Amino acid sequence: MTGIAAIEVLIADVPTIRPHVLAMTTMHSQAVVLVFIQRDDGVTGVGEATTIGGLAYGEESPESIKINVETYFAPILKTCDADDVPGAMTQLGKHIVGNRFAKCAVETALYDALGQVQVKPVSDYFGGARTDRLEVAWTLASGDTAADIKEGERMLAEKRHRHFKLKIGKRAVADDCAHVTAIARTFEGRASIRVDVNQAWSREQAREGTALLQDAGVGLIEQPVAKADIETMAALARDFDIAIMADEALTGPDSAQLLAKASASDAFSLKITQSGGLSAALEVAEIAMWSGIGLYGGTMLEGGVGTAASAHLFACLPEFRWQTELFGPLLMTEEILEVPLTYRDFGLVVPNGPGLGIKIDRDRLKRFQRT
Ligand code: MUC
Ligand code: MG
Repeated sequence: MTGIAAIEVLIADVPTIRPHVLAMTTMHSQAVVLVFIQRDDGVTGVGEATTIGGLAYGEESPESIKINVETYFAPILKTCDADDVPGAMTQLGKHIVGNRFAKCAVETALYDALGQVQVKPVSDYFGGARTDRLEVAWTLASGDTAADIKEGERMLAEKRHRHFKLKIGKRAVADDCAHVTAIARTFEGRASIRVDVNQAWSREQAREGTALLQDAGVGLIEQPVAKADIETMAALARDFDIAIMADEALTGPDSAQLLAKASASDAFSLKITQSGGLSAALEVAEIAMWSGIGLYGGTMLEGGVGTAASAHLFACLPEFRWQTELFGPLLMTEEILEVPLTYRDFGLVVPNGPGLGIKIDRDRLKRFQRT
């Protein structure tokens, strides 16, 4: 039995390299939420609970995560055995409803610490890494067609990304689809194109938009309608060839079962935060695989910690039919890791050192940390 000595939660506001325009918010910086857990043996693990646009994406904000971990998680964790991570997560689950992002950060931190003690990469706790590289898509979301094309050309030339996700849903359906069609034509045969509507379309708009995007050669539409509108998701998946992907609708294993039973999506955007942690995300992935649903390795635009944690889990899975989008650190102007994650040949190199295999640069973090 190894007790837990201290739990610290930090929020760091890191600027983005350009405004990131989504249907529900425009990001100029990312509020990176880090949870540090120090064990009685002095080893500290870190996990990340970053979300998008305050409360624009989900029910947990950076501030609520910090206060909930400090107020409600910490006293329970201090009664737990840090060597028994599933046991600690079961204890938290008994007393804390929801709070999936916070639970993800805590579970990640516990495995990071355990991996350092046992000299094992976090992937070893999830079946072991099957690959050392994950293909990574980039999101074109400047809000301007010409700027997006220029950015995409640069990504291809630098061999950084060859799959582009376009953020739409803010403008009229016809305008958005004209924007996507122009970009799809420019990159035809050189990069794949998919879109994320972030729930912005009504049922009628979704039918109109899906038909236009299918004609434009787009491969996949992410969360076209409200997350609760499973009926429309199922109808789109049934009536069109283009793949329909669940993102906001996918909030862990229970919702994964519902979506699978309703045949409401062809693909899942698998996110460790949205799922409620690494183990819960593995369950979601298993449901997808049993149901013939394709996987996409999603992100909440986390920094290096959440991105490394996702990579450890994703590397254990046999296939990502739609690749991953683990590019969060590349959207930020500043690095908070001592050694940045390595991106090359259109992918991310999966870290393989003990724990998450990364180290936080505390001095650099201090420059962005809220006081
Ligand atoms: C989302 O909705 O998928 C992921 C990539 C990106 O650009 O935004 C996020 C959130
Ligand atoms: Mg999405």
